[in-house]
Amino acid sequence: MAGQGVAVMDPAVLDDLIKRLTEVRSARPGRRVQLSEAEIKQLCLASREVFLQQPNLLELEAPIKICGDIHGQYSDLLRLFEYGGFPPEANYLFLGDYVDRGKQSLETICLLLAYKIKYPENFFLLRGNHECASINRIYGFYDECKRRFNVRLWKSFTDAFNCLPVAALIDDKILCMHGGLSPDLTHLDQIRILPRPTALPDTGLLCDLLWSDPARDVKGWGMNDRGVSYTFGPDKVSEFLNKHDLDLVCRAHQVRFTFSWLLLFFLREHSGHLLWKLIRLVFCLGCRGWI
Ligand SMILES: [Mn+2]
Repeated sequence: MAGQGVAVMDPAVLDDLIKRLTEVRSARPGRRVQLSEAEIKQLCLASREVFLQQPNLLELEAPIKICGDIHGQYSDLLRLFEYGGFPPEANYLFLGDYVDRGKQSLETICLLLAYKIKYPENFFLLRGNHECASINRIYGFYDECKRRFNVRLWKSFTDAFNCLPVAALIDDKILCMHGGLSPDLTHLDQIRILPRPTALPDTGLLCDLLWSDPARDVKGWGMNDRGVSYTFGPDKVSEFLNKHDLDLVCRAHQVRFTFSWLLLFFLREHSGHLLWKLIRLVFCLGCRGWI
């Protein structure tokens, strides 16, 4: 089905793949779904095209469900869809960190890429700091690819990850990214013009968007214990929100409560009232520093 250099997936192949990946939802957690190398390669190529056709700063509309780190916990991803509705029943924005740490990075990323290809306007994936070859080489994804397939396949994923968008703006009011703010970020157009495909640099705007962390007790910009990027204080968040006329910065990247993978907001309506409820909920859950 590929033509004119554009990777297009056969819809029947894609549907079959989604069917096989989701039918284990009633099975014992941890049940593997072994796709073929050719199928996974197609997912990587076709999703790459979709990512590049859409902007690096996605402009989205509520209602949309926003989800945080999955980290290879495939049964949790299926549970999340069971709770929120399997696409296209609901719109989704995932904030990155799909692979590493958990045992089923392959099933996780394959289902997410498959949904992205199937529902490109209703299902969105941002890049996390683990969608980076030098990180997922170390934290589990490389080993899983090598054990279940080969290193070549891991490289195909790297090519797709290098094309993922890095931020999303919902209803012009909520800015979403994996990590957080950057001292280099003075205008949102700077995100729009970041080049792709790209590996993740060690410093600068792209690095900060994927790596930085809020810190409640910091004023201005601080050192980050991760040894990468910065921390930013509540003053920087307020300053940024005021300057860009935004209501909220929504990010993932840190484990804050028992269901570490889950950061699920129901943005059924977008109103100031709802936002305040949301903010209160965030604080109740102990997710300090999110705003
Ligand atoms: Mn992260």
